Amino acid sequence: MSSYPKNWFLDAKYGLFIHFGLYSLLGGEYRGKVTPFFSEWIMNDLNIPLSEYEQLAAQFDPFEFDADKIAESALRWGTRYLCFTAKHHDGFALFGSSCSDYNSVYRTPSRRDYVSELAEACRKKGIVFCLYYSQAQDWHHPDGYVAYHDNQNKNFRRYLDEKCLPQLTELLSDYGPIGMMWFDTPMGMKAEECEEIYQLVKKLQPDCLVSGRIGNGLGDYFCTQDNRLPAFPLKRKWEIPGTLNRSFGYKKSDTNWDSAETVIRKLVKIVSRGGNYLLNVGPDGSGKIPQESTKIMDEAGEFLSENGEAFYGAEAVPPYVYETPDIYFTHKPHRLFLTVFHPGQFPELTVALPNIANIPQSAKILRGNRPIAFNYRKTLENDSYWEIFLPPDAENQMVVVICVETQEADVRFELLDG
Ligand code: H79
Repeated sequence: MSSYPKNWFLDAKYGLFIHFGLYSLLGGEYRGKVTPFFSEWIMNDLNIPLSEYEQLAAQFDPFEFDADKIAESALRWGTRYLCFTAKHHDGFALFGSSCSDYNSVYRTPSRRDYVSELAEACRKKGIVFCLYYSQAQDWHHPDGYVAYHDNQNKNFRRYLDEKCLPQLTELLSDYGPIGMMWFDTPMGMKAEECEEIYQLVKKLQPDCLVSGRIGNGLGDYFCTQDNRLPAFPLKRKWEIPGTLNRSFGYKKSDTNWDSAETVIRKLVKIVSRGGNYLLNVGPDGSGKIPQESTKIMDEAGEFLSENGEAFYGAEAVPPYVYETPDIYFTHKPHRLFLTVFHPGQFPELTVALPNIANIPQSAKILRGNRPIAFNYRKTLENDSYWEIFLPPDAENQMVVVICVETQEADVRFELLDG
């Protein structure tokens, strides 16, 4: 099976998460009640009986769900991988599974296999295709875990054998190369059970990455808490799953949107700390991605189309202690990129950075490849610093990215200690 480039995860930096399922139909509301947290948790949080929730399948016919359009958007937004909820905690599969008929092909009027549609669309567009699979929680199978409920009398082994392992086998056998399997909320799973899932993935697709949330410290990279940016450098590859508002699944009342500027800021911080940003959109019950999401993602995508060089394939930067809150660094060998927000705030449009020992050789604004003036100085105390002079038209811009070529391959932030 042809696969993805070995380093795709580290190079990609930015992925598109898609939460889509029966909950998308409800948009976070059921019988006049708004669910307090994530819309994909509505069955659990509003105590909707399974017999009622299951009936949503009969209404599931998302005529606006267009995999090619989604893949096209993913590219326009600058995301390089796409992770789709094959099965969330509610247990409903978005693919034609033969081990449980609780799935979109058997139980819905659409009779569609959304995993297959997206796999094909991503393949055509060169996007790495990944799948979310809730390995421990399953609110449909009688022996799947249910968070915050008593799971003691469950025969979890039976759930693994009847549903989890067979469905994973289907997903990793029938849908082409999968870039990663994104597991979540292992809860009380034993190390041997997590190991068994890990080994199954590797047996079927040796290059498929396994997310950090497989449980028990297994997994090929570290996954932070949802929306939680680590404050210290990490040794391992890592990824942060994030949302544009609060909920992952579509939620009508959730209008707490990040601005494009916030998204760009988060992306820059994540990349400068060596991580990946897996950013979510939640299509509504008709399969349409909310307009607000599209607008924000478009704007961030436009920024990336002009400044992507500073992000894709970039490496972590050591902490810069006296960093101003509006300047972030990203790095590639011999190149230090500075993302400067609201450059108009800096007097005389001059960015002064103390304690960078690298010797700059050239500087340019990435957008339009325009050379700019710079100085490398030592203070009378022998402490080095940079000055970078921005062009007058930077005055009113929201953000500019500067690329400074340096003599040395690595970054040398050095403090005066004499
Ligand atoms: O798929 C998304 C979330 O549904 C999932 N992870 C991301 C990627 C996730 N599953 N569990 N959690 C996140 C932890 C959150 C638990 C809570 Fe709750 C859900 C806290 C608030 C809502 C349920 C309701 C438990 C307490 C209240």
